[in-house]
Amino acid sequence: MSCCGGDFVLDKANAGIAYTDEEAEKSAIERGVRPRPQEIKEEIDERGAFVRQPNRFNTPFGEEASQLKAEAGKYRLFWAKGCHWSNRAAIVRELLGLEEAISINLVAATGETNKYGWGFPDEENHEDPVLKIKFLSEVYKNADSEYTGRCTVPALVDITAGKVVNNDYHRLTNYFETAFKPFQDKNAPDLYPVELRKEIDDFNDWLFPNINNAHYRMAFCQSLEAYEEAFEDFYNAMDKLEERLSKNRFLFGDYVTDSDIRFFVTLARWDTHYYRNLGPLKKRVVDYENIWAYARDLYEIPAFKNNTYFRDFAKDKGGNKKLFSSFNGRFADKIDYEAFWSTPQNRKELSKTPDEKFLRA
Ligand SMILES: N[C@@H](CCC(=O)N[C@@H](CS)C(=O)NCC(=O)O)C(=O)O
Repeated sequence: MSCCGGDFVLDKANAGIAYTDEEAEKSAIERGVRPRPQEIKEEIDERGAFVRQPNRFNTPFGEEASQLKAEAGKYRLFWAKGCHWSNRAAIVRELLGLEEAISINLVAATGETNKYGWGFPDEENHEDPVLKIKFLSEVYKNADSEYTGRCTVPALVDITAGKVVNNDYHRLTNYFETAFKPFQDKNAPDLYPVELRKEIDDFNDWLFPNINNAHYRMAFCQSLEAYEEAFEDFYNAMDKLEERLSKNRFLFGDYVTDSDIRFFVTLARWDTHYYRNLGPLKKRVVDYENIWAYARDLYEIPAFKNNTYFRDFAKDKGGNKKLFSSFNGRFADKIDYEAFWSTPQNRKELSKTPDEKFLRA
């Protein structure tokens, strides 16, 4: 899946159920599904820089009539293992205990070449068991028959209507943290405390271009000038974050907040997967003493661990077949990511509440 900057094409040897291009094509024709648009080209500006497509479905959740209403059992979240924009939502849903309220499924590439975009290759009949769709684009089309953009995750879908209602990864976790509060676990952490919201929002707005999207700015740009700009932005930001985390256990002190989830999902993919598209790196994540220990501190939390699939990020299409193949192609299967990310660290020492990582409402 090019959008994740990697080779997210179905690996038949590893997938539970084989899904051929012919099968995908047949289903796509039956359902009137169009091929996945290669819009990446249109997301390159005149300077060769990558400019991400805007989110089409960004109606907020709230109390007003024009807004979406939070309800238990009404929505289904689709996400992809490699995609950190959607990984955020999967982690926050579990942290908040929203598993009963918001159902979930993973999407993956369809067929061998993924001509038709995200689908359900590992499901029986290649079909989502709740919505009975074979391609994510079906629920985008139901929501807007004129939509011509990429059909992306995260996608929050109204189950009864069969329509995407929100794919705004900037705000989705915040809706889970606020509008879905009545459906959270009684003891759920407060990841977005009222008194910190403005600061968290400002921080997240800075994190987006400098860290989260910096990878895509480097990986997708078509000029060296744009590449170098993104490279500088990323490493300058990493230096600032390394300093910040020398004094704070988490980004906002003693407790995990929404910002930590956003930083974690990029860190989890950097040395494992993203580095492959980026050219020579200045530093790996493991070279930042504080950031690396911080990432492992977060990884100890089950909601982070349960939704992080290192081996899937690292998977290299066809890599094992050749003698001269990429590092991941030769070694990813031999690296014990789980053990590596579970190496002990002593971030506790920075906290006034060493045994409690969350602020509970
Ligand atoms: N919605 C955003 C971000 C989410 C996003 O890019 N998701 C990627 C995976 S990381 C995706 O679902 N891509 C599907 C595709 O390109 O067909 C966008 O459209 O740029």
